[in-house]
Amino acid sequence: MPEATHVASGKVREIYELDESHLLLVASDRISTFDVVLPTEIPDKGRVLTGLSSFWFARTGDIVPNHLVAIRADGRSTEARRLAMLPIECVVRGYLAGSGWKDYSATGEVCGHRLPAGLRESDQLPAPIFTPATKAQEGHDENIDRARAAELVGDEILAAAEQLSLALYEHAAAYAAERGILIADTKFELGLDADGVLTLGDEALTPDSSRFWPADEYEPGRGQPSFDKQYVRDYCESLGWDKAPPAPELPEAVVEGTRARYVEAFERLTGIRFADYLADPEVVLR
Ligand code: Q0Z
Repeated sequence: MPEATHVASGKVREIYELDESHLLLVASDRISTFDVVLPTEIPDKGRVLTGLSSFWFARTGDIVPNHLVAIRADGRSTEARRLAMLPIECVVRGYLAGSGWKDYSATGEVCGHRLPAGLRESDQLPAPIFTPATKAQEGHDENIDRARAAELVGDEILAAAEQLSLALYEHAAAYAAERGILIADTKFELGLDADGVLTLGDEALTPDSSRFWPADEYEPGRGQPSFDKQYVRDYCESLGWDKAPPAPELPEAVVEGTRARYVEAFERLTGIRFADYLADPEVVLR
């Protein structure tokens, strides 16, 4: 891509610079599980995530402005305004899972939020909580309390980031639940635009930035199946893989089953046929 300079790689995405104030985000078809990128791609996964994220950006502009400028015709690349990203991840949890469940089990608290006694793994919380984390370059993000987050971004920005993150989560979780998908938790990346306005960046409310659970299989007291990655996890577990790289190749049936789950998530949440997105990605913005 001669018109753009590569600036950063994520596990499954790339960022290029288009000009001094615009970036191109490209979502690949790579998939990771147990924190390792697999050698096998899931066809169209990057398009599904780009379409979903863009769908949410278009529908949450009245809650918070966002970086999205355009979706390219390939369906996997978006042009975005460059932001000065906050050095924290804005995590919202509506259910007790992952590190939230771990921390609660050990201390009765998650990131300084004292929770009622007796909650089970995967229980819905009395109300969603904002649990910021620091961005790790390598390895896992680290949960931090409010005081540490305020040291990193200042009190005023932290309060605004918390309020916007909770409002985004509440909107999306209610909408998704009506369509059979529970959003257990999610991570937002906020930044300041050229005018200093707090703005939503990165990807938002995708299965890669959130835990999506199938509502019809929800059963607290155990870990929940992942809406999108469960076939991949089950297959990897069935091999007895030790979760150290390199990861195993996926058989065709696992690839196809997983692709179908991504497409199902897209169609349920957007109400748009995925084929219509492929024909014209900007359908998700209308
Ligand atoms: C997002 C990331 C990815 C690797 C930087 N609008 C923006 N302005 C400034 N920075 C970013 C954004 Cl989205 C930004 N990331 C996360 C995304 C590959 C890392 F696609 N890093």
